[in-house]
Amino acid sequence: MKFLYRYSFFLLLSVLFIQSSQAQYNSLVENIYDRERIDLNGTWKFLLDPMETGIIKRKYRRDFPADEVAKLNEGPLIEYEWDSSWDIQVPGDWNSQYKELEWYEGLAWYRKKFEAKKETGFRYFLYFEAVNYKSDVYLNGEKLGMHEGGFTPFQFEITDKIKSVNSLVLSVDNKRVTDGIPAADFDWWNYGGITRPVWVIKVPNEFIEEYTFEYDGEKINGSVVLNSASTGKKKIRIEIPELRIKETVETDKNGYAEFVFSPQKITTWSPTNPKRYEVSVSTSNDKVSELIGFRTIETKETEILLNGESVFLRGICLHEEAIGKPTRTLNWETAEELLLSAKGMNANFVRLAHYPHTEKMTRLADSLGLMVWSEIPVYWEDMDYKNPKTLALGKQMITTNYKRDKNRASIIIWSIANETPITDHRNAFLKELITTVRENDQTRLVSAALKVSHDGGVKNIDDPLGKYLDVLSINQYVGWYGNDYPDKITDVEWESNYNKPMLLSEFGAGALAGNYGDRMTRWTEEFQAYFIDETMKMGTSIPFLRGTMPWVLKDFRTPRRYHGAFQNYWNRKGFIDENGVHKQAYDVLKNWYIKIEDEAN
Ligand code: GCB
Repeated sequence: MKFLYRYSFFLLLSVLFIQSSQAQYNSLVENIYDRERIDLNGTWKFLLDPMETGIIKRKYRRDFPADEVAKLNEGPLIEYEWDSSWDIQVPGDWNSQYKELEWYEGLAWYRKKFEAKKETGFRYFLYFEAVNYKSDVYLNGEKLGMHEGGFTPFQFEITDKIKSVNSLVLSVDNKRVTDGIPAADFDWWNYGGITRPVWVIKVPNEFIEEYTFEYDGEKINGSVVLNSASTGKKKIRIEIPELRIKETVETDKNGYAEFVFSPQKITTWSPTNPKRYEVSVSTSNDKVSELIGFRTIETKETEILLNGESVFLRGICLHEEAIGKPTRTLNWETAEELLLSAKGMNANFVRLAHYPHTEKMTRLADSLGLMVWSEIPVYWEDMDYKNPKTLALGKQMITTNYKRDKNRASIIIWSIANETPITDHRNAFLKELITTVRENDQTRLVSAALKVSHDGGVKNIDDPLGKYLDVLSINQYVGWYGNDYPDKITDVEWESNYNKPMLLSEFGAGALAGNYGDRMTRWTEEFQAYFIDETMKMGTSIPFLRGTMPWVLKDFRTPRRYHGAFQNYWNRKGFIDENGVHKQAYDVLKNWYIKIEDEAN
């Protein structure tokens, strides 16, 4: 954290190199849910623009997105109008709102008019929790900047631009791009639009911009950043009443302070007791509070230690897609429904695949007692690993994800990639991402989902990246892809070049809920249940295995699953179907997880 703060200027420069008008990713208002906010969610106006008329420079161009500007410069606009355009709900992907947009990938425009009472003594930030994938943002006809990346928040300060009546316009483009993260090939639905909430956040002129609380097993170590127009030492009050901590710290002249507290007795956060403490940070005119848990996570040879004790991660992977009508946009209830399905299997861990999920998810994981793997969508072969722009984007994503969620006790693993090819460019790319994660955070583990071949035999974990990771995570589909059936799974043997813990970060087989048959027939529930059982059995013979997280909690939509009878553009490896109905595999895994927990006690 300290490192990040000290070097934020250089980070900023490297981002300015990508695009001078990029969103201010480098700063994010901390803990937005405890801030005064103008709610910009609800009904917006929506224009589809497959011809990209709004951005193509033509002689008679009508620059319609920044309509106030266009009207001033070019006279009236005839062949478009906002007021009669379609309505769209924000937050919400467009795919689930209009049948004709279910498969749409391209450009669209959004507009929201809103009123604000601007008060002196305050600053205003326009905050997007996520927009997929690329966006240009205009307020009152003036461009604020652009943002790339569909799963992380971004903000613009609008203190000088906000008026009593405002017109907010943005382009949203979810075309798949080869230099993006993810690149063009991925196995989930490319939901487009303003998929998470939008707010104007109001803070005092001098405000608490950021704070970090970390626990090392004895002490609480932390830092706080005050954002202020004036330099000079300032006082900040930090309180954790239940731990009898009430301290005042003094910042340096740039508004930065560090602190160390040694509470007498602390109840650590864990899945069995997800204890959190009320923490508040305040100055004479600003205050933010939230619940924060304290725990340690580390590895020792092939063990993972939570609060100093060996733990087995009884996990499940999940996508951010609601049970019921498929949509990327989750509210508190639909997010909780997914996590409760995981808990129903006696899981203590979730892999939030393959991108940062909504902040609701990690906050709920904190309160429900689920450990979390949080990852960025560096995914598969076709990423542009040579491209410095893509690398800068990856660093930005990982840093923003850290900044948003750094005070979540539930997160124990940052993952930097999924199933990437072993090449020199990829190695260099991922090594840089690992460095970025470790500069941000020395209190969590770093991993990446690596791959092995789909056929049986002896699997050797020898990916050179293993040297730099804390935990080796392997996706393996012996018995589904490749030539083998589930009866061969337990023949597989494992070796590792590294004395580190291993996770089975994916394994799974497709089954259509309600399709019954014998256990050697693909797409039946019996086949899937047998596959899961055999893979779990295989796991018992791997001495360095410290967790399993099969693929995947719920059937999910994806355009690359073509089997007409069983898939119809759904990945059917879910333990529950799209409506939450349990397949047989759900209870098979649950029984394993009950047994593993019992044996550990
Ligand atoms: C994988 C990927 C995951 C896919 C899954 C599958 O290895 O990591 O994104 O959805 O396999 O179903 O093939």
